[in-house]
Amino acid sequence: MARRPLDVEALVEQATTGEPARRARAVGRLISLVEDASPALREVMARLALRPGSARVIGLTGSPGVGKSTSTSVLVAAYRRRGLRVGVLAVDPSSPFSGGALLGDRVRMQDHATDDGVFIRSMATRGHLGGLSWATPQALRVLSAAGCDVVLVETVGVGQAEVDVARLADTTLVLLAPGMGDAIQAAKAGILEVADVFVVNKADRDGADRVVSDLRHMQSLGPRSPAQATVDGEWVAPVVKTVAARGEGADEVVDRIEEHAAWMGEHGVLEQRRRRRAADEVEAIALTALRARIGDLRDGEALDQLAAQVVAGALDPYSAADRLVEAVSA
Ligand SMILES: Nc1nc2c(ncn2[C@@H]2O[C@H](COP(=O)(O)OP(=O)(O)O)[C@@H](O)[C@H]2O)c(=O)[nH]1
Ligand SMILES: [Mg+2]
Repeated sequence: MARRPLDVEALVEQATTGEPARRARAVGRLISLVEDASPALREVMARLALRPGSARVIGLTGSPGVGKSTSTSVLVAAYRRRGLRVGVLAVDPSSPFSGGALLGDRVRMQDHATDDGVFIRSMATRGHLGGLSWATPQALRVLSAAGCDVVLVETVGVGQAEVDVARLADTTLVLLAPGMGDAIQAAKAGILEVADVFVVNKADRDGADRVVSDLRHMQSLGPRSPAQATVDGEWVAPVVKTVAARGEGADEVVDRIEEHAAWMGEHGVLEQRRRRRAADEVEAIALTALRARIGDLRDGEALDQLAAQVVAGALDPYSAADRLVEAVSA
């Protein structure tokens, strides 16, 4: 069955000014275009650039099971109590096994399913080269243009993506819990440095205070030690204990996020982070375009002829590569 031709202008119009149900559907369709790396994205992004919105982006990172999804849900409630519109983006960068996890998250998010002020979307960027770097900012742009004041980004899965999500956020929450993702593991994984706020979740369990004191101890050893940072006017990530399963501590987390936002504003850090995010995105799009063109060259004669010259000893491989780069960037 032939699909209706895509009317990007109408879709963007609906996503930004439509009545709530249509707006939510349009947002969903736009994010699907991002997920599919659709050729229509060029026009979508050109139109969205005229309506940037003003969403702040909060990243949640931490080991699986630490309570990211539960915390996301209670943070949504906390922001809604403050009258803000909230987007949730659950990003699945790679894992083919996370369908169940996303499903579980959807169930957890059902409290918010009928709330007009909440947009919830999951997105798989699997299979896209550099997908996290370009697809996530684009999905964020959709949610911002749709009127979200705050977007919470949770990654599903483990590893580098957990750290990478921090590069996408204005404020990054690093979640820890007793017995899992403790402070030492966090230090090893390189996520201590990316934290703007530490959340020690599952504070109803034994060992939470230990996690807090371990964190404070490690902070005192690090380059941004609290004493030194006070002198320099730098930000020291505060540590908040929560019991996400009972909604406890969410308001305090939001307060700390607000303080971090104010600090970033005063020190020009917000602008700096947003430029870095845009730079990552532009670079990822450019690399994708260059790879596609090199692929074209492979299909054509150019690369083959260069390879023949390298084999014949007429050209060294570096000079051949230079010519290839010249050809693709012409
Ligand atoms: N005891 C306790 N369990 C929690 C708390 N927060 C979340 N959980 C449970 O921990 C499990 C994993 O939570 P989830 O939010 O899916 O973690 P995620 O993998 O980081 O997204 C679930 O069974 C939650 O119900 C908490 O504060 N205390
Ligand atoms: Mg989760």
